Amino acid sequence: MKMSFRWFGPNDPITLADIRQVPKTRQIVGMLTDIPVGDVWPLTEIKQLRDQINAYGFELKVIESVNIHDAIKTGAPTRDRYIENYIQTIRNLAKVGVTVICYNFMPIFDWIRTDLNYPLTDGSQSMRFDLSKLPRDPQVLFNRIKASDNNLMLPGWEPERLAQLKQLFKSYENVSESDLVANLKYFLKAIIPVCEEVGIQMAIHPDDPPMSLFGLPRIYKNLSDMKRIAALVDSPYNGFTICTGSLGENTANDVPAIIREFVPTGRVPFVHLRNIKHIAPNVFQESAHESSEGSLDMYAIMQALHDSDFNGYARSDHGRNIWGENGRPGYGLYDRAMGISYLNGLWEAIQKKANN
Ligand code: CS2
Ligand code: MN
Repeated sequence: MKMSFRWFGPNDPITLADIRQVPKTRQIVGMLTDIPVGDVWPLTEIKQLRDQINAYGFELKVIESVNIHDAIKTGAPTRDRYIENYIQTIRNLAKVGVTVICYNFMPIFDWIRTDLNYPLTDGSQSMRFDLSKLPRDPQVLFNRIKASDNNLMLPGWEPERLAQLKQLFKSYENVSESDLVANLKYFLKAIIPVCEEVGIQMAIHPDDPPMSLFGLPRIYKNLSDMKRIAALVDSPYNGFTICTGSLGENTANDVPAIIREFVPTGRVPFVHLRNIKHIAPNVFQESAHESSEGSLDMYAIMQALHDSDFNGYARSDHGRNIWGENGRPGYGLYDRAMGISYLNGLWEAIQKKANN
């Protein structure tokens, strides 16, 4: 398991110098933040990013995310142009040694919470989802999120794109779940041969939360969805991100079992390790990583990864905002770093026990 840390580039309040002090973390999960969705990521900018990261002794092997234009997800006539751009981005990323691209196929919203800064009883703040607090009008949610995101661009919530929410929703009006699957297949059929050629594994991220909201279709919610996606293009390059938090938000998902089934197929180059706490049906909040603080058994999850010989990239996922840090929701330094130390501790114990 290669531990990594997500970094949002030079505008991230967290610096590479900070991250270098997190033990046993030698990988940066990076992205270019200033490229509009659908445009080609220019090689010069990717090289710059790689050089910045290398200068601090980190590797850049994983990109999260290269987001997918809605024309591809809706199957609009313009999609081929955006797929061509995506292929060029894949080629450019391969040139600097990237081997994994995390992406998602969620319509319009990348992830949804009803609170970004929910106060926990210990004085920290975390993200929370409460279905009963979800406004009927998605515009109201978007405005609420914008008002509380600390002016940091949240991943997947590009303001220029979401400014046209009404039109975006209209473009999904006739897109059913099976249409969305067919559009993913069309996309994968076009890009996977290139991925095979240049050695980049695609790793789709689960829908978060794993349920349909605002009537939008959702296609990566559970194990059977994973099987359906794996079969669309039968190649190890058509891979998955297993996000324990996103999948674990549905109590019916047995996350260690999903790991045990899928990691051995070689289709999982990347995992997001995060705990969540179920408060009531359709209400959950993001807790500290420790098993005791949430509803997921992180020890069982790490054991499942170990037993499946997981050798890919991992990162701690969303953390709380603690110790007065006013960070990007989910992406402060302190709680994610503590999460890494805890996960590294579990891993060391599991490894040593296995080697005894
Ligand atoms: C991330 C997602 O912060 C998060 O919720 O897990 O934004 C993730 O980066 C994308 O869904 C992957 O495309
Ligand atoms: Mn995740």
